Amino acid sequence: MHEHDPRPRLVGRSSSHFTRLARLFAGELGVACTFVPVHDLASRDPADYAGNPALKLPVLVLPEGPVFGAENICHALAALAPAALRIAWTGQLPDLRARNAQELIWHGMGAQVQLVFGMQVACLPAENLYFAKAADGFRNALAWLDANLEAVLQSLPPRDLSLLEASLFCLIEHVAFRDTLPVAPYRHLVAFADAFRERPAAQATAYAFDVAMAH
Ligand SMILES: N[C@@H](CCC(=O)N[C@@H](CS)C(=O)NCC(=O)O)C(=O)O
Repeated sequence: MHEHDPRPRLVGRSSSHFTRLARLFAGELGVACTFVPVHDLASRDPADYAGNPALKLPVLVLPEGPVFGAENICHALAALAPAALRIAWTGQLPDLRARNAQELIWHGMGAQVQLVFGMQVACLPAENLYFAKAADGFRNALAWLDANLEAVLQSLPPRDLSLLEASLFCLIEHVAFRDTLPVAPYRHLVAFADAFRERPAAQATAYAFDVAMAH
């Protein structure tokens, strides 16, 4: 089905924040990809994850092979981009505060996966310490990000796009989309997301649940 399509294939889910980060970068960079949804997160067959042995998505499939993981994919997309944008990558974060912010964003994204996969997909009990502690750590991380956001944003180098802002946007919107917890108390995070949402690539990648097509 995809053999004759020259575009890179992005295998993921429209409801996934890691996938959205990759799609956001593709949109900002002007790299056209074919999107291939993964319908069954319970699958334990690497073939359903474009060969990712970790059974994780997103995966970008290039002629030279698959690219595993959102950050890796963003770099691969930047290398394919027709126009060079100024991108602030993790390596360009200027100080400890900004690097800690990125760590807490990745942590929050991982915690979302833990909470959603554990409670909603695997139907495990929410009151288990495993989820209760994850939810505490997640709330604490969001509070830290909210308190430090202004200083972090001011410290970033001149840029068209940064991995930090794009990943933070995907995280905040995902918390609201999945209704994990109320986002309104995190006023700085909400204001940041409201502004970032104006970008066409953000508008074009709004979260949704993929619907399996009958063949
Ligand atoms: N380190 C990976 C993490 C990706 C990840 O956790 N993806 C989620 C979807 S948002 C997933 O594959 N969930 C299925 C599972 O955890 O079994 C990345 O950066 O892309």
